[in-house]
Amino acid sequence: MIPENFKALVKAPLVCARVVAQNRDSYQITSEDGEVRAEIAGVMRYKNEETTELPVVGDFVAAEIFDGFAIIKSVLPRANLFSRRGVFRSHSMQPIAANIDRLFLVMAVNGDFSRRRLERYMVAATAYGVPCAVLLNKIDLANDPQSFLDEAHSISGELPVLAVSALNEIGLDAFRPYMGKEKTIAFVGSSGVGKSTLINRLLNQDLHAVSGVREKDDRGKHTTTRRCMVYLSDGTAVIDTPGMREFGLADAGVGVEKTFSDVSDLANECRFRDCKHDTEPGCAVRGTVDDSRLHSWRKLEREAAFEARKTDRLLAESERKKWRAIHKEAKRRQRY
Ligand SMILES: Nc1nc2c(ncn2[C@@H]2O[C@H](COP(=O)(O)OP(=O)(O)OP(=O)(O)O)[C@@H](O)[C@H]2O)c(=O)[nH]1
Ligand SMILES: [Mg+2]
Ligand SMILES: [Zn+2]
Repeated sequence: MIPENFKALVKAPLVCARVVAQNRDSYQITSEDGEVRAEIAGVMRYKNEETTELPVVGDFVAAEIFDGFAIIKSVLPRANLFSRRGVFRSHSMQPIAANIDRLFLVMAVNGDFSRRRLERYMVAATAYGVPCAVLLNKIDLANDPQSFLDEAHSISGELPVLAVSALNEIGLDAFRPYMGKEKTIAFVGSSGVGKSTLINRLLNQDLHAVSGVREKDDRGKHTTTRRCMVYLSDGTAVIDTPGMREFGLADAGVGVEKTFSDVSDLANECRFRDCKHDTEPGCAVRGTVDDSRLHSWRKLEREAAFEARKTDRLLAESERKKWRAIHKEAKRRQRY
């Protein structure tokens, strides 16, 4: 359950464990000895200013395990971390899950399907080094499933697109390549797209609560309220997440570049290096790349650049504050 390479990083008496759920002030972790409730060591609380340094579902941690209770001492290095910028455009990053082998961006093929949202998720996953795939659920509801597949493929590029019906258990074999011992898969998407239903089907058991969607707009009821991980019988770790209302990007410039590789590749041929493919003369992109795709690119590129500037500014600010405090302290000491 815990890969050898992670175990090797932890020395006794500490134990290597994996975070399977996050509560408000505590965690559930699982190790060879089973699942226990855990809290983070006090020093971690004070040392880590960034929320991304604290444990998150999917993390491997070094923990001290007592009788039915544990203290998390440190988070082991991550393969990746999928996160979003906090709601209301705050600066802080909200980590969602770590160490993911395949992240499924779930869309239902009804009123939920949104090209823009899919592009956003893809940009984020790519920016944070999380391999992803598009998962179209509820194909039993679509009159013309192929049109959704075509649209998804036009966005996903090289990334796989799966079309399934969790309810009718259609197409679930497509998950096989992503499953197995020591594999971790995760599901993200809006509320009501069927993430928990899918996981229940993979588990072959109704473990996660599910509930219906509003008829007028296919929106879900935010049934899942915390991130959690379960293990399938073949050893696959599966992470369920609560439906997301909005998805803020941060430092996602690379994600935009890679997700829109058609634009980035052609942009090398534009006359100006910083061409926005708008009205510039000698543009190689405009007219070749679809207008609506170019529109998406422009918006995301602008947003990523804005967020990157904001991050830089906030970093500079905190750096200035830190040095001001250091100088003040130095002066105080000189005085005495
Ligand atoms: N027709 C149809 N309905 C589905 C399918 N999969 C899920 N549903 C229904 O969609 C509704 C929402 O499913 P959930 O699994 O709770 O959705 P969720 O994505 O986990 O939602 P949150 O936990 O709120 O984020 C339920 O009524 C499911 O029965 C499907 O393939 N086809
Ligand atoms: Mg759910
Ligand atoms: Zn151009």
